Amino acid sequence: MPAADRPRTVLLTGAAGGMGTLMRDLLPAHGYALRPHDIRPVAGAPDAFVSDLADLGAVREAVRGVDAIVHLGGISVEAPFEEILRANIQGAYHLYEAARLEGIRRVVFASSNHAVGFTPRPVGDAPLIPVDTPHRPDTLYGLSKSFGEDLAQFYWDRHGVETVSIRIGSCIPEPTSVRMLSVWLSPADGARLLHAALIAEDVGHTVVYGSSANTRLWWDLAPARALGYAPRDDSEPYAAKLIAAEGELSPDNPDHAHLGGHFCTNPPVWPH
Ligand code: 15L
Repeated sequence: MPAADRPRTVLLTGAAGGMGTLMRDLLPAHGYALRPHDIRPVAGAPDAFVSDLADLGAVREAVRGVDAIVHLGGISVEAPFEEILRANIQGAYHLYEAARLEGIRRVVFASSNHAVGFTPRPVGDAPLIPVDTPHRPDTLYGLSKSFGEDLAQFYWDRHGVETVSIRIGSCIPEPTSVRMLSVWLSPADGARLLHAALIAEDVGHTVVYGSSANTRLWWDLAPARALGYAPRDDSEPYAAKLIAAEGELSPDNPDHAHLGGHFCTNPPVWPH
């Protein structure tokens, strides 16, 4: 995208959350003026928009005048259906309605690997998991991310709002489990990927996986690279310590059978 057309003012929902906090630090260096949004006050951002995604009027106010939206907001682990419905399903719908009504043309949607969490993890020489693998949500949370991807497709087909849906792995400063060696997205690569998703041209609705260039990668990063994403990090330096503590992934451990890991067996619940 020509520099003059690139988005500059970006609404960042979920700005008080784990990834939101990391991205508030890292995205401005890519040229963005962020407008933070969350349901809770955002530490260090007294000017943040604080409102509930269940309130369409407030979401419209939050999106008004921005060039693009990065939607990290909502519940990020398992929760009762009523809570997922309000924060993630109705919340995402309101976000897209607000974008349509306010003329915002680009959304980057934080989908999750848990939209396809029951996909068996590749073992040995098995091919990487492609982005067009069928949805196999591992939780109500994952189901809400499958819905979000369909919502994004609908708003592109029906209303011309473009989206990059990123099936994010684990975006935290360091991997903390052997599974995360495969699905880790370093915060710096997370910011690189969001930036690529914000400035790539003609994305329509594009689904990509979001992880670093991990040696033990499970999924195909080619669609993300096609947007211009060039990951620089790899979890491998953390491998020896994590494997010494936990052992290698085992075919006998049900927590190791699928992409979603323990979300398939014993998901963490909200609030956590
Ligand atoms: C997610 O989608 C969650 O939001 C995050 O809390 C992590 O648990 C991550 O997936 C993961 O798969 O590790």
